[in-house]
Amino acid sequence: SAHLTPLEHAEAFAPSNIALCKYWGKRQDELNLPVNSSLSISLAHLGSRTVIRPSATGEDKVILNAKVLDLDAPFASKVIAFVDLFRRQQDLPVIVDTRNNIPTAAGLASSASGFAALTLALNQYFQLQLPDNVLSAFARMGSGSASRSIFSGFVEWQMGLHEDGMDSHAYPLDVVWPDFRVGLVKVSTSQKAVDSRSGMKRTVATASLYQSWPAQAAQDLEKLHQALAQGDFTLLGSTAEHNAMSMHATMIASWPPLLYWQPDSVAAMQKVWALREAGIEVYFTMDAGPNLKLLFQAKDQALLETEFAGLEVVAPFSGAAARV
Ligand code: 2P0
Repeated sequence: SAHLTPLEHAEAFAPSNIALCKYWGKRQDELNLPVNSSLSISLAHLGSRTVIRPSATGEDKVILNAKVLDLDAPFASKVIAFVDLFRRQQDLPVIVDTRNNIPTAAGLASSASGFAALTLALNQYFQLQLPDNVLSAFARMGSGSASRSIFSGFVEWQMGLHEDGMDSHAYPLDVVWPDFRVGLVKVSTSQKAVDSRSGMKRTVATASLYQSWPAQAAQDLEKLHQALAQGDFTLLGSTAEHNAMSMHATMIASWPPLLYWQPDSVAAMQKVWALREAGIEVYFTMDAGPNLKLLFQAKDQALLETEFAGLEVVAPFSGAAARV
């Protein structure tokens, strides 16, 4: 690995993303190679900003939301192992400073935007000028969903076929949907859930229901493509909700069971279903946690903000998604 001179300062932003067709299960653990392809929407200005500077002390330093982390802490050691992919070990010590502007109340994971921002910042710092698909494949090695956070708008992560993973990367879909909205519903911040990495491992190993997942995901991906091509919101929303419920079915069918829902999660689902009965086009998706993410159109925003107190609304296609 021949390095050019590192810069004095590199800085990058990457958005968080919400999957409409979920990534759940790996065919290879070390490289984060997925069992199925997935499709997401990036959350514009919500995400992570990462700064990299040379470290004068000769020691690496990891700062998260203005707090210096112990280098043995799980997040810090993951970050340093990831930086080592781009340099000779111990070589060129760095300060990695990451800030998330994701409202903690929204209960969104930050590993996707975090590893994507880190990848973009490292590419700048070492002046590598890697193409987007290679950046996405690198980000994937930090966290699978980070492959999608390299891009804005609707994004597909193709699972790829090769063992080295270089064809397992995301790419942006050529769709602009100005009226599309994502609403973050905070159900609960309590109770540490099983993290996605061990959760999907457990599902693959113990849920016989998981055998039906790859076919379901492939079918849903096809429906989402159709919905995006036709601007069919009903098909988009219903497919995303069905996909999320199917993923949760495989989680629940694991042993010991993985139930990420809280009573208030179910109450919020029932509220969404009641609103649909009343003619409001709103759907939800959920990840490895108790919070709901609503999918709706601009015309229903005011009503939904009244129905769901504290709803954080993101317009994925409004304004320029920052990419410093
Ligand atoms: C997704 N999730 O598609 C799915 C839905 C959670 C549920 O991607 O082990 O943090 O680092 O590759 O990317 C979260 O999993 O897992 C995730 P690793 P990651 O958004």
